[in-house]
Amino acid sequence: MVIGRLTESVLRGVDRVTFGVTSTISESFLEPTLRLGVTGLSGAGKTVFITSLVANMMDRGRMGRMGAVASGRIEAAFLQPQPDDTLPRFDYERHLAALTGPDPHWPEGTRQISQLRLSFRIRPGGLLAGVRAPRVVHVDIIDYPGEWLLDLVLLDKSYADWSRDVLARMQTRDFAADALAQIEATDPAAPHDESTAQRLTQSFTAYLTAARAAGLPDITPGRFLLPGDLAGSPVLTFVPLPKTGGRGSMGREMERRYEAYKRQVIQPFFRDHFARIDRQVVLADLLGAIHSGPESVDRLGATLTELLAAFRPGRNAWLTRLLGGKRVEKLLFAATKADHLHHSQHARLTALMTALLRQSKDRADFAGARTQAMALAALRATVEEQHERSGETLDCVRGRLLDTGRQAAFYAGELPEDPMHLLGPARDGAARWLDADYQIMRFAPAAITRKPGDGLPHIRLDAAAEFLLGDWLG
Ligand SMILES: Nc1nc2c(ncn2[C@@H]2O[C@H](COP(=O)(O)OP(=O)(O)OP(=O)(O)O)[C@@H](O)[C@H]2O)c(=O)[nH]1
Ligand SMILES: [Mg+2]
Repeated sequence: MVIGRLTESVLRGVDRVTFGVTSTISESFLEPTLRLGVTGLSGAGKTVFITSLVANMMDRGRMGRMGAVASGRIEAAFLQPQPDDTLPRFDYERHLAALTGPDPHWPEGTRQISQLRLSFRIRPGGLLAGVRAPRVVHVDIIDYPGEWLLDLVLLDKSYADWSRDVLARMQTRDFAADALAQIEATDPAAPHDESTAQRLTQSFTAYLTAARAAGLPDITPGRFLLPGDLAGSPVLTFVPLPKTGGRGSMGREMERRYEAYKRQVIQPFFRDHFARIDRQVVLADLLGAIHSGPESVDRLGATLTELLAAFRPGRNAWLTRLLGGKRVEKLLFAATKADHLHHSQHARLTALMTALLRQSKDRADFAGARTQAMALAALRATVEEQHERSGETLDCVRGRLLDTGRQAAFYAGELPEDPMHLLGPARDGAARWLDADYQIMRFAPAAITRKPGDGLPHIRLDAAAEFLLGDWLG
């Protein structure tokens, strides 16, 4: 029974070690942590969402739809130093000051991934309520650009395949003409020359920027648009070329950099950040797209499909291997900025978001994850009003206009009851909406007077938080 004894002593050894560990390392190591990813394309509303979520979890007066708030189980919520030393901290205080200061304004656009740790002290429920001490749980919130998810398609693509696809699409787009002309004038077999590489990258990046502004989904490499501290480095200095050429050639060097981009930029993001996310919210400015017209709605649908590929097990071999069966448990799709609409239309906006996603995905694709779609406003900038026009009563919203600072009431137009009345023309390539015009105005954040205990005004942020965190805090 040598083996038996050996196992026993090993086990005892393990016991001792475990005991030693518990008594020496910091408590927080043992406290449960949930990682909540917040993503969406540029301008979707990520920064405002996180800022308002945190403010409303700390002062919970407006979070009545959360079970743990209604039952009083949350004793306290507080910010803690974040656990990852190498990630920038989400600058909550600065964003909150922008939104709630004497001259309220929207926070600046974000160029980076960032993280914030929000901790909760939860009172035990049920029979043990009076006996057990409160427990502490952490929610690590990660803000990252949706554009980075779009890079996933590159992992399974060779440089030659990527170049062929990108160049073919550029042929069909007017605004690609300059970048395309420069690429076509380049001989891939000529010796590599850094200033040419930089010039080509500049015009190619201008093309990508225009493609993004047009709402197009194929905007790889995503980091060219949000370079952060990699700006100007060789790994972000390459373009698609029709051929690769021999050693030392332009084409060969571009191919090398493309592979380095995959290995040193895309893979670390998915490995170090994406793979560790437990729950995810994907934000989309659906109202903005509706305002821009059918083509924008169609493109938003296509972009969301592309972006959501990251959450579909099996779509990418490398990612599937990396995740090894791990999935996000919950996925929330939220149409943001719902305060542009009177509440009588919110259900229709939710129906549109649901239909847009249904068009682009099969629900079964997310097997294992609970999904939900909703319309919300992380920060409500308007109040509701009714106005008469030609004998008709219109449900309006009123707010302070961003451009002029003046108060204005505004009727956005009525969303159709059947989402297909918008999604049909969008899919069929209609140039404009047939029987309606959807307006949108940019409102500044309203000056807020807060009662003690109240967070920031919002629409359905508590329902979103209940879906994402309710069971975790209950
Ligand atoms: N009315 C209203 N406008 C909003 C709301 N949330 C965001 N916005 C508007 O959308 C803009 C973009 O919001 P951000 O939170 O900065 O978006 P983001 O996704 O962080 O954008 P990037 O950092 O550029 O990727 C803001 O400047 C506001 O104009 C909201 O709840 N209500
Ligand atoms: Mg941001």
